[in-house]
Amino acid sequence: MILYAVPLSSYCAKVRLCLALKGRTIDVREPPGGTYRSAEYRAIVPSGTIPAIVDGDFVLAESDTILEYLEEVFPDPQLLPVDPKARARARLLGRLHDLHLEPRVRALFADVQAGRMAGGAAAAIQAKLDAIEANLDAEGPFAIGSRPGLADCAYPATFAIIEAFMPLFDWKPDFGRRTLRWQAASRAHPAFETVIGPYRATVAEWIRARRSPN
Ligand SMILES: N[C@@H](CCC(=O)N[C@@H](CS)C(=O)NCC(=O)O)C(=O)O
Repeated sequence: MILYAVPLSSYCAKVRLCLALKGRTIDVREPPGGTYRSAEYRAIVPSGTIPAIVDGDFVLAESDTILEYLEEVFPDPQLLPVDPKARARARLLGRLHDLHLEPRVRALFADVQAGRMAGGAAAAIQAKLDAIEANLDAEGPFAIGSRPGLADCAYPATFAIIEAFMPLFDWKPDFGRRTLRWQAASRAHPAFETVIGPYRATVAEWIRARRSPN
């Protein structure tokens, strides 16, 4: 199986985290033509989005769909809960990330050069963080219970971006008690750090390059 990925993409980090939790090493490649915008990449992945996996003659894009596929082809360890309500909560947290939090965090990349957040951005992100906090497991420390699962895969990269932007924008988001506990548990998990350690360095380098005068 091949995973097409680029280093700065938080969605690629999400798939890599899932693979790390499953203890799977697959062939990770950068898109041909040097970018996911290339004609060569689009010839393989018609949607032109990254991440994507190729499993034989099967091509699959969209990180959430990829995670569910990995869960089915590599069922051990199981990363979705058994209980239907817990499974639904796991999927809800995935959507709260992809549809609500991440697009607002992604918009901040445009503000890096100026070093100032667009008006209203901090409040809008805070509302998303509060919604996520409200949906985290009461016991924790992970999103849904004591072990990491699919619901935990998207957030560490996005939190790494937020943490990198905090000093830059003099920004102090209010992470709730469950979120702080979750972040600490994720940081302490070896599978997460193998992916997120290098990811933090990539984000820091991107910011440095964008902020440098030349
Ligand atoms: N919904 C997609 C989002 C991934 C995404 O936004 N990837 C960016 C690169 S970081 C991309 O492919 N952009 C090209 C496009 O959206 O056309 C997923 O979950 O995989």
